[in-house]
Parts: sequence; C-alpha cells; structure tokens
Amino acid sequence: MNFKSQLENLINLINLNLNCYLEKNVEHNILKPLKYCVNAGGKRFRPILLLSTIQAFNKDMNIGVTFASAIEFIHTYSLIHDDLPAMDNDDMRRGLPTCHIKFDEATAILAGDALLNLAFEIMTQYIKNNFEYKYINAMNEIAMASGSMGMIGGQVLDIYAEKNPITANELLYIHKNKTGKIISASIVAGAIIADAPVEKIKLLKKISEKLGLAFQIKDDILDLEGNKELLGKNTLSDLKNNKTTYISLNGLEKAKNDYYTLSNEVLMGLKEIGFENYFIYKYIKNLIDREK
Ligand code: GRG
Repeated sequence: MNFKSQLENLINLINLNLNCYLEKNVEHNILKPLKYCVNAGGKRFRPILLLSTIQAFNKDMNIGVTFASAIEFIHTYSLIHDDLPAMDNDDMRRGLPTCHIKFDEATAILAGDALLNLAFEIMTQYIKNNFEYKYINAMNEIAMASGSMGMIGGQVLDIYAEKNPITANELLYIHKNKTGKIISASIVAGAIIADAPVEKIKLLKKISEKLGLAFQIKDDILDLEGNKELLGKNTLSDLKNNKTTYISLNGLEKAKNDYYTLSNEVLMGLKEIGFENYFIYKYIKNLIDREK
C-alpha cells in the first residue's frame, strides 16, 4: 500500500473512533459543539504518531486506538480554550469559526471541559475492560503531558509572555511544555502500549522532544509566512500581539536553520531506532515541508 492510502486509512480509523466515542459517551445537550470542533478538519498529527509508533513495533494498532482518541480530544479541548477571548481571542480555527463564535463562550468552556473529561472516561473504561499495567503507564504519560507540569504549565507562561518580556530559556520552557510534551507523549505512550524495550522508549522520548520543538518553530514560521487559507486561521498573529517567538528572539533565518537541523536529527534518530522502513518515518519526513 502506498503512503497516501496508508495515511488515509489511518485518518479514517481515527475519525471513526473519535465519532463513535462522541456518539456513545456524550450527553446530547453538548454533543453538537463537540462534534463541530472534533470534526473541523485537524491533521490528527498526535493520534497518527501514537498509532504509527505501535505499528513500527509490529503490534496491532487497534490496542492504542482509545489512547490515540483521548489525545486528540485533549488537543481539541486545548484549542477551544486557547481561542477564547480570555486567552488568544481567535475567531477562526481550521478554516471555520471558533467554538465560542459558532456557539457562545459558556458552550466553548463547557465543550473543552467535556472533551478533557471524555479523554479520561474512555481511557479508564478501556483499562477496566483490558487490564494491563502498561495501559496505566500510557495514561499517566498522557495525563502528565497535558497537566500543569506540561501543556497547561506552558500555556500559563505563554499567557504571561503576552504582556511581559521573557528570556530565551522561558520561551524554550513554553515550547517544550505547551506544544512539545503532548507530541512526545503521543510517541512514548504508543511505545509503552507496544511493549517497546525501555532503552528504545528512552531514545524515543529524546527524539520526540526534538520533534515537538521543531513542530512549534514551524508553527511560528507558518504564522509569519504561511497561507491564511491553507492554514485555516489568521496569520501574523504573533507580530500583531507583539509576542516573543523563536523568530523574534533568533531571527527568521536561524529559526529556519534550527528547524531543518532538528528535523534531520529526528529522522536520524528514527533511523537509529530501526523505523526507516515504517510509515512513521515517511510521515514525519513528509511533515517537514508542511504548509498547514
Ligand atoms: C488552553 C490549556 C490550554 C492549552 C492550550 C495547544 C495550545 C495550548 C495552544 C494552541 C496554540 C498554538 C497555535 C500552539 C502551537 C502548536 C499547536 C498546538 C498547533 C496546533 O496543532 P495542529 O497543527 O492543529 O496539530 P490541527 O488543527 O491540525 O489539529
């Protein structure tokens, strides 16, 4: 099967499961905004990483589908809350009006809360029915990455940075936590679920941290140079908000160079681990030149 069909199959599997969980586990009075946000057309980057890591260890991807769905629910909640007037105050996301614009602010807050909760509902339900200690470890990895020592902690400093100057180290902390940890947790949770050897999990953690930083630098580059229609959101928001970014601190040229260096280190690391002939390697290689 070629790369394009493999990617399509993977995205279909993820979408099918996300929607199944929404239909089965969500109260009807909040279902509409949840379906709207979850199906707005995201890349499914994080669940793809989790599932394709399992595949690269030659295990059946289906054992990780619940955890992959949970990560996408957490990611979607974070975007809904990030777009709120109290945070980034964005009116467009993935080419569509953001949740609080389409519905209202209270609905957007509750939709985000419901998605975060749903992530843990489905993971704990899965563990109840398929008990193995590794699943607790995988859930813990996801919980730590999205909590105050991960994504939320990064977001707290990011909000502070909107009104206050920050150092290069603080910016790195924001990137590592706000964006990087969930990306890293997607790969590490996949490896844990696939019973990967501890040494390989450690190596994957290092590689995925680089991937998370590279992803964020690219996000900054796209905000400056990207196509608004392709991205489905407003560009130049960092400049308008006078925000400290990797580019404002280091310049565009260095940001691009660092991005390519990090991306190559990620690919070399994946080769070292023996993933070169697997889907995940091709997927990440393709992602390097992403335009959205
Ligand atoms: C509100 C607790 C809380 C956290 C918000 C993730 C986040 C933290 C904010 C999003 C802001 C942002 C633009 C971050 C840069 C990297 C990033 C997460 C981009 C969006 O992820 P993609 O590109 O989005 O995977 P799609 O739409 O493809 O799912």
